[in-house]
Amino acid sequence: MELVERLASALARSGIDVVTPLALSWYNDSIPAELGACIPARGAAGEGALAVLVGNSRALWEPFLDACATEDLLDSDNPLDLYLQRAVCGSLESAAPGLQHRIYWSHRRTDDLVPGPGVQPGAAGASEHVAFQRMAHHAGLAYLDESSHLCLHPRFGPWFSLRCVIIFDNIPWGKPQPRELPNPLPAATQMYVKMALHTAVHNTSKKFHLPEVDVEAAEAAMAEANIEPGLGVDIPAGGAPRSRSRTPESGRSGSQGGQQVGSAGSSGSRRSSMDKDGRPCIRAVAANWRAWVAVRDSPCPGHPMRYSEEQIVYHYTRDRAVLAKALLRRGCVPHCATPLPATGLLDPAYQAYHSAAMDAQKTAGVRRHYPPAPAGVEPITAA
Ligand code: B12
Repeated sequence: MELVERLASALARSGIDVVTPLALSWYNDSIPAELGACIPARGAAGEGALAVLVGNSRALWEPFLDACATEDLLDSDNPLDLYLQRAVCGSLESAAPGLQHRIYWSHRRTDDLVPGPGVQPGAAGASEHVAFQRMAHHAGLAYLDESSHLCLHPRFGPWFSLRCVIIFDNIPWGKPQPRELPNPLPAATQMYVKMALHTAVHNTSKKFHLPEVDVEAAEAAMAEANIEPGLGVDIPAGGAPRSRSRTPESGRSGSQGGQQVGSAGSSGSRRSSMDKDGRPCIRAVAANWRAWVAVRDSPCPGHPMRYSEEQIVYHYTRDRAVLAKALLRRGCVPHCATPLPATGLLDPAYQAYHSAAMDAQKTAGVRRHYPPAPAGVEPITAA
């Protein structure tokens, strides 16, 4: 079996079901120099090195919960990141033993990225994140939709995540680059998506401006086209939707030229909801997460590969109590040494579990061990 296939089948056992090979150059060539998000080539294969883009669909959820029931994941600040790290490293050990590799994680900042070839070092600021969505687009995995800022996968729609890329510096990838996928969204749907994004951004921070969306024009266009926003799914007789052929829309050019939505707002009372560039920060997104779920729903409401409600709530809030409740609902006791947050105590199963955990903690807390008093020190006795 080929390396990529071996890796894909090892990762699939952990619910990591999106694995796409590409040459490092496909990604680097797509990055506008001013983004400074190129990955430096470091080995014998140079820019032709094999890169494996790794992600997941909803398939991740149950294997992840299984691991939460048996491993110490709930004791970590971010159980999902720890799970992914273990799963990816374990899969590499079994599928690519001894092969030199580097891993870039989508959520982690790095100071390793560089401007494109031919650009003077220091001429452009370096990104702290690999531009994973562009990578997915140029690997032919998904279409990067500018109206939602989400990658749309032919099977999973927007309901998949990009987790890491593994670079095998000494292994060349000589296959031809696939064509970019066509835009699956009709113009009227794009308008609808922009409105959802506009609302989410507005809820998140009034100081963050998007180019104005003409709501009336959008509604008129949708009415004229007589369509619901959708992403190429049919409802067959049985009720479960399935893919249909899509209308190829305007193809997109190689890169987006570093285009970014919005501009920094002035400082003000809601400043903390924005990052240093004036864009909403992840904490602000988590605080307004329902509006951001609406953005993800907007390209294709009711998509068959939508995450379960449980998975959605966890991904958007990162609340570990959601995991404990999910486990209790499945009849498993969460494997956790530290008490979990008290959010969601309205759920009776969670309430019972939480008070038992707190009691256990209290009992454990009173059994303290003190070092023996040094010689010559009189013990204090009660009068
Ligand atoms: C930073 C970040 C954000 C920031 C973006 C604003 C900012 N401060 O730049 C905020 C906090 C707003 C955000 C929100 C969310 N994000 Co986010 N985010 C990232 C992250 C970690 C880095 C992006 C980046 O800097 N790329 C590097 C630059 C150089 O690349 P770029 O192509 O030029 O930039 C892209 C982004 O910066 C984005 N962007 C730029 N400005 C803005 C402004 C807004 C309002 C938004 C939404 C996006 C956005 O658009 C660019 C191209 O699409 C990526 C993971 C990654 N490494 O790619 C995930 C990632 C893009 N996010 C993702 C998701 C799912 C979300 C959320 C739904 C929340 C969540 N985690 O579940 C929300 C809502 C997104 C939506 N479109 O509906 C997914 C997208 C999956 C997909 N199918 O495309 C990614 C790939 C993470 C993952 N694990 O899969 N995110």
